[in-house]
Amino acid sequence: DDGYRLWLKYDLIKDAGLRTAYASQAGFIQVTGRSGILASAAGELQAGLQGLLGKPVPVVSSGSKTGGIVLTVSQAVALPNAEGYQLTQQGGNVVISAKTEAGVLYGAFALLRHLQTRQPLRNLPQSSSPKVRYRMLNHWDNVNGTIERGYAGGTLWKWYELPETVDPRYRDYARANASLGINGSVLNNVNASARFMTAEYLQKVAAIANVFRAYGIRVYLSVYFPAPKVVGGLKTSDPLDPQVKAWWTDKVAEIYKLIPDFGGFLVKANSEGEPGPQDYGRTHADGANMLAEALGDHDGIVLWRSFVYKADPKGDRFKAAYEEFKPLDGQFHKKVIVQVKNGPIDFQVREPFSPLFGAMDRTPLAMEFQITQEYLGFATHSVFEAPLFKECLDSDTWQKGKGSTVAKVIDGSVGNYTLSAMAGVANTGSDRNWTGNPMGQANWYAFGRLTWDHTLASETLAREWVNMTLTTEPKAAQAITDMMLRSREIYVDYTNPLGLHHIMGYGIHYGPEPWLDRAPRPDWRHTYYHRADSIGVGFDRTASGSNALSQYKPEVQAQWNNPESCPLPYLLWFHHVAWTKKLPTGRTLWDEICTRYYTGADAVGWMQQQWAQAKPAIDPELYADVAGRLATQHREAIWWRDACVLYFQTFAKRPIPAPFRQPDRTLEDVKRLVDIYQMR
Ligand code: BDP
Repeated sequence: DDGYRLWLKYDLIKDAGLRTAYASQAGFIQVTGRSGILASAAGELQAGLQGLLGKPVPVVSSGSKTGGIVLTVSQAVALPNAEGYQLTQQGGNVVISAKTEAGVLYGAFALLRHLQTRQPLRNLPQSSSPKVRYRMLNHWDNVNGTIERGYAGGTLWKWYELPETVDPRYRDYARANASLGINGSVLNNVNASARFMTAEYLQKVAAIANVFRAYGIRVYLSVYFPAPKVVGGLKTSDPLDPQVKAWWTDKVAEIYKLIPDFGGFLVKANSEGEPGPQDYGRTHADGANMLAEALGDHDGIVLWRSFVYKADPKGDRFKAAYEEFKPLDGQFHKKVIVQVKNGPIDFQVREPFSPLFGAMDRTPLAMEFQITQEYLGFATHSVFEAPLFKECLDSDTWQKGKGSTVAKVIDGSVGNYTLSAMAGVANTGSDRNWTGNPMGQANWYAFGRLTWDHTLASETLAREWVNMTLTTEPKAAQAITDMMLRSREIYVDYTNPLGLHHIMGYGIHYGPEPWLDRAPRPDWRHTYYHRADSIGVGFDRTASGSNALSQYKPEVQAQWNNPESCPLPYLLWFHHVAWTKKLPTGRTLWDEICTRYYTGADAVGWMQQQWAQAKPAIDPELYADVAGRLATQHREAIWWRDACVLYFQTFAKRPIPAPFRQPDRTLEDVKRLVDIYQMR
């Protein structure tokens, strides 16, 4: 098994009794109309059922037979969202109904998932509606075929061959996403090339959109803000300039002619050197609103990113997005959603939720998670991200009182918005198995399912994925599920325990480099983030420090303000704590840090054992692939551990607590390892 089929494996169900039970309800698939999305739904069901049941399942257009599956689009379906579906038993048939064809497709995938996870038919999933309207992947893919922060090969989009050659893989990509409920895909990097606004490239984009359409997926493009100058030959790209506005209006018309269901624009502006409206003395709102107006009556939106921070030697990067965006709250056009990264810094292994989620009362906010493991060990380390996503989604912002969780802010229920969006920076690439590490597929899966229903538990997501992708054998499935559920905390422990952050290899963001104290900008130095000294370690973000905490509602501040009661996972995010300070665990901070690094690294050994336990139930090729990566992960966890304890020991000046042993290499030895990674 080369992993290409992802979780859409429709291998024969071995349990003959179960197969017969399912088959009694799968005599045929009845669907009226064989075009577009309905045809995809029928086709997917047919392929799925035939594979799982090992018998032909005809698709019919009418009939009054029983014992089959009927697909219907009906306005009578009473669900909050047009993309929701209902699964009912009616007149001897299983009926999948929805207000839209897309809803029927999602229902078809839900039924297949039900069978793939071996659920009894009498417990059919009844009905389900997506909680979020725009459920998207963001690809950081470049025209030259590379992917920024991509670890699974090159881009899936073959720009040089398009539009004439359409890779069949685009369809499989769309199937996989539709099976999760994802309905949008931003094809190009947020550090965008202007080329995507040329007539030539729009043709290529349209060819991809033509494939995605049958799976309910709309394409979006990242915008290079100066496109009017670069592509249009104008003298300026000032968003308030009439010629610039006209250029964008014309561009939008051109796009919709080619791609009638185009989704809209994603914009990174005035961030990390990218140009933007501020270059012309305008605000983020001016830029976003100009694009929104250019979209006119077309059914498209603008996703404007809040990931901005300036080189400010005295400031705290934590505060930057809030400082720039909070004053603009209420100024955005109704087609604009501000897209906010889950945390205030940058996709670290753990971050408190971004304070913007509690602060923008008058602006719809989109969640931006990173599925690709930029800071989580690339495609080498196995880290199941659902617990990370959930930790953020379930955090209470107190925006409108208790219960205003991040999830409810972004699904629009707190602010009463119909615009709601969740985006994940994709971990897909041209590798045959899509994600490099087969375990990375689970992160794509979990993210997608959460865009549909953010109340799903990490455990449910892990179990579903394991059952659908690796094995339904209960013991093996349990061993892998347990491994996945602990993997993120283990990764935190051997890399950034207790709220340490941003101490990874410079630029590459791989491996440990806490000692980095030289970089073009202060907030790119790692000593800036951990602030270790002879007294202690951690970033004081209370009123006595940067006061970033003041960006949260008082109830949230109260949870984190006091170093005595601040939960340990967030401790060093908000406090500079003495090495000798006794923690609730009974250990001093120094001893606790060491304990985390050592037990975390050891726990990768435990992960290897869990994986080994599952071996008899897993395809050998997949087994070996993950086993190899886990071995590397173990070696590198020890690298992280040694680097960090040796480095912090130069400040703490204390011994490694028993039963752990002083590493048998020196700080200089481990520093050299990082040099190798950075070597040209
Ligand atoms: C950082 C990445 C960088 C991205 C940037 C962004 O290191 O490659 O361009 O985020 O999100 O995490 O714009």
